[in-house]
Amino acid sequence: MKTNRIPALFLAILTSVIAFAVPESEAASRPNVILVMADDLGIGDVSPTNPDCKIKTPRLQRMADEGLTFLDAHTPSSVCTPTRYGLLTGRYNWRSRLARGVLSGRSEHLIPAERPTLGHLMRKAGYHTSMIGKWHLGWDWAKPDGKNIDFTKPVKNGPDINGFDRYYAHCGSLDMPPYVWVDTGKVTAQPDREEGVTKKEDRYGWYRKGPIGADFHIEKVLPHLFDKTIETVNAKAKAAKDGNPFFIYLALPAPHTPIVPVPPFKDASGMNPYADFVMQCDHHMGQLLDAVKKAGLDDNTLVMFTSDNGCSPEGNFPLLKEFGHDPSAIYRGHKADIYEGGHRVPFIARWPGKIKPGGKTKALACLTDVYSTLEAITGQERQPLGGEDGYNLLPVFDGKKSSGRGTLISHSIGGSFAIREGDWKLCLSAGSGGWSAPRENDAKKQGLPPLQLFNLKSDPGETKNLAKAKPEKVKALILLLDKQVEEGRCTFGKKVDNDRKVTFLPTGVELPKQAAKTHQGSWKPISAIHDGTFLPRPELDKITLEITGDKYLVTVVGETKTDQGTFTIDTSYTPHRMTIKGTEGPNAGKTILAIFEMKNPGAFRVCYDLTGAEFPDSFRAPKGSMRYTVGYRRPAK
Ligand SMILES: [Ca+2]
Repeated sequence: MKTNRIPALFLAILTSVIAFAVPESEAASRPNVILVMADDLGIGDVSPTNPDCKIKTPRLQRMADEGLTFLDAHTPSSVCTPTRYGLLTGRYNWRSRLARGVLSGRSEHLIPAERPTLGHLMRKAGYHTSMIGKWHLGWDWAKPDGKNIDFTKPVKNGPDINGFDRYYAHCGSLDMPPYVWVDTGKVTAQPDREEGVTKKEDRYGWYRKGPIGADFHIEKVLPHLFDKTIETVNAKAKAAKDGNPFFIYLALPAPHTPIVPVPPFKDASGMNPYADFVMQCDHHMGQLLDAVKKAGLDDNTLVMFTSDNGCSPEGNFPLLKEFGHDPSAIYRGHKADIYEGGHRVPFIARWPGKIKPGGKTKALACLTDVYSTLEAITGQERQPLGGEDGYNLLPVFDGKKSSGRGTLISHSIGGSFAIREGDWKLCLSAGSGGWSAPRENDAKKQGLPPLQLFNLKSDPGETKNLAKAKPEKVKALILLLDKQVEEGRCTFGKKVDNDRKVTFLPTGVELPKQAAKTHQGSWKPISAIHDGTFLPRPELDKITLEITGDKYLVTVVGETKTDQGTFTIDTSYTPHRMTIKGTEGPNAGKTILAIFEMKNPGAFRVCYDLTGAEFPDSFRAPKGSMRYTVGYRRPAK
């Protein structure tokens, strides 16, 4: 091996090409996708995510038995509007202009037409796209006098500008007027009355007074929306079988207020109307799954079920507790909070042709990941905008332990932040940041510290604040949060501007000084980030490293024998790191190259470690910044 060629080989510009083979079946199957999001349904309210659940949810249990249940899935926000923003754009909501709170039923549209959404993504992949139910992201009513809505005029900038071919929706929450159906820009029936119920009149069934359409009946809304969805499935079934799949985003207004269960669910739980209403949601989900099966689409339809935030106090926690039921299960807090009860939610995925039945996963997931998952399922390349905070969940669907997501940023109704890395969670709030005790102002009055650090593994109920005991951990998490805020993304890729100046530090807390950059062990970065597309794939189980001439050729999938030996990945798919070990030749058993921070489609960093590796005497480690290019192989059409 002692030839003159060798030093030049290593000192020359290093070019690595990573090729990913996407199995044809995956990209070609193009499943229909139905995404159902409940409203204010807690992680403790359904049996798949709470063994102590006292509400009967047999259909969701069956869905879980036939699919995959996520136990550590989160909404990006603990309230409606911002979570919907995050779900549809794959981008954390607080990067948008909405810093806190939610929109009303009269608000203007939040998502600009140029911001890619799930609707655009799926339409680009040839899907028919429908949005049905509670929009709650604002749209532009005609207000000729700047105040009063003219319902005879078209609605502008609704879900249609956000990629949906068709929508059938109401604008805000179902307790926010006006109560009219809008079918792709057109009000279906003019309001013929004013309607509303006060909280005093009905603790569960209240809704704010306002105009209501002649065809709009509050207690019929939930079944009506499932009927509309089933109608759409049936209408699109033939086209779907002919290779023109559909995407339906069904956003339920339940079990949020007005909590209006109808017979036979009314009084069925033996607890309260909230529990009854959850049972009704469960029943309708069963009807929808039955309809998909009846339409002959079962194997090739991915159905996802989740919630937009934790259970609301409207569900009546004290009363449910008397029955041994906790809508937040073992977790602290509820809707609106930065605590787990605010944003850890049920997330179930069922896809008989792809997902093995009965699985449960502890993989960390955020609803912003749906974007990247559907991007991968439809075989699309990552674009400069869209899915900045999303990880592809396909590896988890396939049984892998992680999607690569190692961090999570959460956001409360009051605009408080939390950042999670592994089991550690730092809440940048003195209290709940939301509605549970202590509320932020009360916490400050009580003199509680402005930061709360919890270890969710040893303390899932967030009872022991370790911030004082672990200052280094606090510092590291604040810096991590700062980095992800400033980069405009939590995934690798080009920096993207946030839509506003994002501030996350509580009053009196300063940004710690950035520590000098260190590399683990003797790992050294070879190169900066690249701009190409990189799709981590669950079936990625081998890398070969080929050194030819002045190039490193790294080929993923398959083995290539070279004069330096064959190298394969020695780990399965650890979140941020893969290492390459020699399996033959002089470097057998030695780790010589690692791909770090392979966080997501977008980019990654290649590092090398030559400690212990055998190379010719004349060899010197490469210095300075080196260039490599990355690409992936498209499946043959
Ligand atoms: Ca909600």
